[in-house]
Amino acid sequence: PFQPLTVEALPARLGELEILASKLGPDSTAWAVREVGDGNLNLVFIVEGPKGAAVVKQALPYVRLVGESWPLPLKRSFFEYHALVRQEARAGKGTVPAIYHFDETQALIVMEYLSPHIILRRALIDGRELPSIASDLGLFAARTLFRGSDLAMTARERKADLALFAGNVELCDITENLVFTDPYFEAELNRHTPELDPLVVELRADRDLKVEAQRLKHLFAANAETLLHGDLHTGSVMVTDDDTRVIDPEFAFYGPMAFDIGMLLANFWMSFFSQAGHEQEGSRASMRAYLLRTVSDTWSIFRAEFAHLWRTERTGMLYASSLFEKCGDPLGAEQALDHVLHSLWQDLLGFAGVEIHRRILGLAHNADFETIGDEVLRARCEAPALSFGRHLVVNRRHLHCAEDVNALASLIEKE
Ligand code: SR1
Ligand code: MG
Repeated sequence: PFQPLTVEALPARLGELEILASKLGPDSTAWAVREVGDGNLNLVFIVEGPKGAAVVKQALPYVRLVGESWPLPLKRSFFEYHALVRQEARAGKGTVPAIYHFDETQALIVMEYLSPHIILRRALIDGRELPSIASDLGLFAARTLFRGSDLAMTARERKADLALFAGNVELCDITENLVFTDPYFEAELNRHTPELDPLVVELRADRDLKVEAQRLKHLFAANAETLLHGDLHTGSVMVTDDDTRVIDPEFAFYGPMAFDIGMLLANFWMSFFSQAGHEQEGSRASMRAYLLRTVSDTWSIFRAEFAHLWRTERTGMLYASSLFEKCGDPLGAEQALDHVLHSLWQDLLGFAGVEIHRRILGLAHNADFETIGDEVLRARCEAPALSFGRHLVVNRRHLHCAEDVNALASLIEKE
């Protein structure tokens, strides 16, 4: 039966695992273990031995952030494991941590210890400008989203995979409620910085906003387009200056492509709005410019790679080349690509808007804002982010390019 690991029990319980013995050294009594999980859901141990180190991630049967009153199935670990396998196959080795071992009963994954990597969100709070994240994450998103869809997979293979991930119901339910619904009414577990009260009342009375948020939820729930990471925020990325790894795909399931990329850009924009709260040690002007550049570069790299895959790997049942290139109409394929990218762009803006709202008004907040101790200053960062999010959700069909949206973010931030 399932038993949660402890720092003390881990060496004895996992000492027999050949792969761990080969990575760390065979004498498990010489292993040093620390629990470092600071996420909302799981236990995470770093295990170091004479030969090297590894990470052991174990799901708990409840939401760690809330406690045992909110049960959550262990099978999320199964979905995380299978998503990591697919992401590595689609985006390439070295884009996610290497997996050493998976134990379904114990809901644990043993994987590569990434060092000296740190969580991207932490790096951005510290004002570090990582040179390759736009490229690494734009490529990761384009390759995983394209190659996991009916654009690339055979219909049979994709439908089988869709059925496999359809069981991730409880984690989808978290997103469906926490992202699309709870921020827009006084849900029990919501919280926000008190100085935001008047704006929060306004947003919760905003009919257009609520209708659009529900339309986005409809899209999220009903458009099983590709295998999503499902929680692609800056806390799900580990970085050094020249290496980027995407972690934690336990929310993986088949949904709309725009969700992953929208969530990612939302987190860059939130980092942008939070910079004023981290200015004690000097100006963050260059960091602000870097973050907006990261948004436009991520989107343009995503678009270019998606277009490249469209032209070279479109082997699935959608937009078959037999209708276009193979009968002398390559422009038809280009026209269809423009349509696909255009709706992806509009949808991602909407998803970005609701992600910003839920991180400020809902249960699960962001360290970007939460580490701003002075509540008045924090609210001064959060309020423009909320207005920006509202604009994205309601006006997403009238926003034409990343540069325009960034210009809007700058304008709202200065108000
Ligand atoms: C109850 S879980 C709250 C949030 O943590 C995860 O990282 C997801 O973002 C989820 O929405
Ligand atoms: Mg996570």
